[in-house]
Amino acid sequence: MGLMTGKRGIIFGVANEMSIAWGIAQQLREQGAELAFTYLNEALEKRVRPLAESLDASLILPCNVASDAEIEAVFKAVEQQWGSIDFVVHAVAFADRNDLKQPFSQTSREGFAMAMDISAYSLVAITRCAAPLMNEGGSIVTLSYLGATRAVPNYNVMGVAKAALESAVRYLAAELGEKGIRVNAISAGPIRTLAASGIANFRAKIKLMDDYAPLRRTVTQTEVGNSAVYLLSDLGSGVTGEVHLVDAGFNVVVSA
Ligand code: NAD
Ligand code: 0WE
Repeated sequence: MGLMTGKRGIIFGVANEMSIAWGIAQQLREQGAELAFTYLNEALEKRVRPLAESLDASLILPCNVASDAEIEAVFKAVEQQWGSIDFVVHAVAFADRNDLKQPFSQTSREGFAMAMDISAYSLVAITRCAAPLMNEGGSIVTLSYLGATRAVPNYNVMGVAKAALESAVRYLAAELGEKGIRVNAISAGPIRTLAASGIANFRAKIKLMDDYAPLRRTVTQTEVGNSAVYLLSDLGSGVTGEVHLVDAGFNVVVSA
C-alpha cells in the first residue's frame, strides 16, 4: 500500500522530463496515485503524452491556464472520467522574458498583468473548478520561489507574482478548510529546468547553492516530489496555508 493508493489527481505544468511537475508526478505514482496530466499546447503534447503514458495516465488534456474555458473543460472531462478527485498539482509560471532581465521599474502594465494572470490567478481559477469535485481530505500544492519574499536579482515581476501566489494559498486555505481541503505551496531552490534555461547567470545561482547552502548542493526534482507526496497524502493532514521550503539556501547569510 502506497501513501497515495486510492487517490486520484491532476498535474498542471509538465513540459519535459526536467520539469519539477514531472518529478512530483513520478513520486506520486510510485506511492500509488492515479494521475491526469495537462499540457500547454500541441508542441508540448509531443513531449508530455509519452511521459504521462509511462505513468499509466488516465487523462491527458490541453490547458492554457490563461483561459477559464480551458480550465473548465479540463475539470468537466475529469468529472466525467472519475466523478471526484483528491489532489491538484499547480506547477505553472510565465513572465515575458524581457521582464526577467530589464530593470524591474521598466515592467510594463501588460507584462505585469500577464505574469500575475498565468503565475498567480491561475491557482485561484483551478481551485475554484477543483473544489466542487474534491473529496474530504483533498489537497492542492503549488510551486513558489525565494523571490516571493526577497528581492532576488532579475526575478523581478515573477517575484511579485509569487508573492501574490503565496498570499492566494493562505486565502484559499482559509476558505476551503471547512470542506476538508488543504492548500499549500512548496518554495523550491533553483533547479535546472526549461523555465530556468536562458535565465541570465542561472549557473551562478546554482554555484552559490553548491558553495554556501547547508547541503552544499541544489535540491532535485525528486526531493521536491517527495515533499509534494507528504503534502498531498494523509501525512500532511494537519498542514494547510503553508509555504514549505525545499531550499537548503533559504536561511543562510553569506559573509566573509
Ligand atoms: P518548466 O518549464 O518545466 O515548467 C513550467 C510549466 O509552466 C511548463 O510546463 C509550461 O508549459 C507551463 N506553462 C507556462 N505558461 C502556461 C500557460 N499559459 N498555461 C499552462 N501552462 C503554462 O519549469 P519548472 O522549473 O519545473 O517550473 C514549475 C514551477 O516551479 C513554476 O511555478 C516555477 O515558478 C516553479 N519553481 C521553479 C524553480 C526552478 O528553479 N526551476 C524554483 C522554484 C519554483
Ligand atoms: O519561477 C522560475 C522561472 C519562471 C519563468 C521563467 C521564464 C523563462 C522563459 C517565468 N517566465 C519565463 N519566461 C520565459 O520566457 N524560477 C524560480 C526559476 C528562476 O528564474 C529566475 C531565477 C530562478 C531561480 C529568473 C531570475 C533569477 C532567478
